[in-house]
Amino acid sequence: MTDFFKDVEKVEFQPESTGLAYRHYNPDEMVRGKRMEDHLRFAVAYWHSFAWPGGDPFGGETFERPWFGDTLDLAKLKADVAFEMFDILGVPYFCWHDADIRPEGNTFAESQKNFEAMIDYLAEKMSSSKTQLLWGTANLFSHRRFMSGAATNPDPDIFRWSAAVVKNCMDATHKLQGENYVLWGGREGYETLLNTDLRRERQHAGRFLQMVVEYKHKIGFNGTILVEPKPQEPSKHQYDYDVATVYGFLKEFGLENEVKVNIEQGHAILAGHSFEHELGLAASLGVLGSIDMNRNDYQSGWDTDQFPNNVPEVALAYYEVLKDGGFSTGGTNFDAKLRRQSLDPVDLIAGHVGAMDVCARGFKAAAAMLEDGTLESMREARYAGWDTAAGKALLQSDLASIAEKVVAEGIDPQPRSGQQEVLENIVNRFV
Ligand code: XUL
Ligand code: CO
Repeated sequence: MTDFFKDVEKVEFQPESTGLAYRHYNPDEMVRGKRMEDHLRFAVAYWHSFAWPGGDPFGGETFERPWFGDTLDLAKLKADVAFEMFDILGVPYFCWHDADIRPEGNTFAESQKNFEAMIDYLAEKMSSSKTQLLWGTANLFSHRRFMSGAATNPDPDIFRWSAAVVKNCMDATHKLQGENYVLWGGREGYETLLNTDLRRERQHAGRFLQMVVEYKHKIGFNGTILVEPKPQEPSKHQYDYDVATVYGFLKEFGLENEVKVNIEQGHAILAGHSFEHELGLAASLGVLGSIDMNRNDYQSGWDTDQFPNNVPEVALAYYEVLKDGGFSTGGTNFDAKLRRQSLDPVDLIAGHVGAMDVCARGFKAAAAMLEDGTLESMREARYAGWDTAAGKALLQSDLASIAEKVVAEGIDPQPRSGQQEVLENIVNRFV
């Protein structure tokens, strides 16, 4: 035991509590025939909670955690504290980048050795913990070698380096029985067209992803490969802008049945979409995999990665997830960091407890909206014309015959209300 969380008790479901307790998240509560824990599949992000020092563009480290530093002993201390927090929260999952869990070595081989040592250490910790791995991923964006991209770097040696890192991260994810492997295209984009061969870079990114899928099959990894879209930041133009862009990319490289998306609320907002738009679109394309449930500040216009705190927003998001049949290998990852003034160990717990409660409230509201059925029956009624024999035949027809019948039948279609306010009032009964 470390003494980092020394005064913090295990968080329990205590609906009447005014202290640090779950008042809405009851893991065992049955919702639509399944335990809430098994629906929501919460995960803690190792990087923001344990590796991020609290910097912003104007100031550096604020957190001064006792495990900061580049040695294996400190990396193990970090893992000890992380698993103590997982236990306090009772979360079923966590997620990592290679760089979050191991000290950086002086050579590739040294970093690999550190990484493998830490994967063994995590395996040992996981064997006596409830908390398992939702996904692993590679950090191909922090080190200066990646400043011009990883798979899309003009230098083939960086492509090689990145491919080797991803191979090791996939091996480790497989070893820890992770349920997914994520690729966020950190610096897969560009700053200026004046120095960028757009066609070549996209081809390289596509081939890289094909290699990932080939390797998944080669090692028999049964988890899902997920791409996480983001429109800008760090690169000015990112190749994985949003769900629609990623889907087009997957189609282009023949990967649409192999890869799904991990959708982050904050990234959806940066792309000028709502979270539910991105989720609904991914579901309609059959590629909704997992979510990063962290919000942006609508005022600041950058990726602030805050814990969720808006129940109606979360409800509309889970409504799309539930309509899609819920998560299979995916889950709800909090890719969220504390504000840099939130120095106390207990702030880390409070951030996650609040987020899990907000999600539970939103999720229950979503389930109740679906159960009630009014929204879905009103949506179906809106399209009912397409379910008639004539409606179905229409899409098999052609412009000329359609035009002929429009005249012959003298049709006179009348506009009908979209009923947005009525629908929003229905939602407000549940949130
Ligand atoms: C960055 C981001 C990443 C990915 C994993 O905005 O969301 O943390 O989730 O690399
Ligand atoms: Co993310």
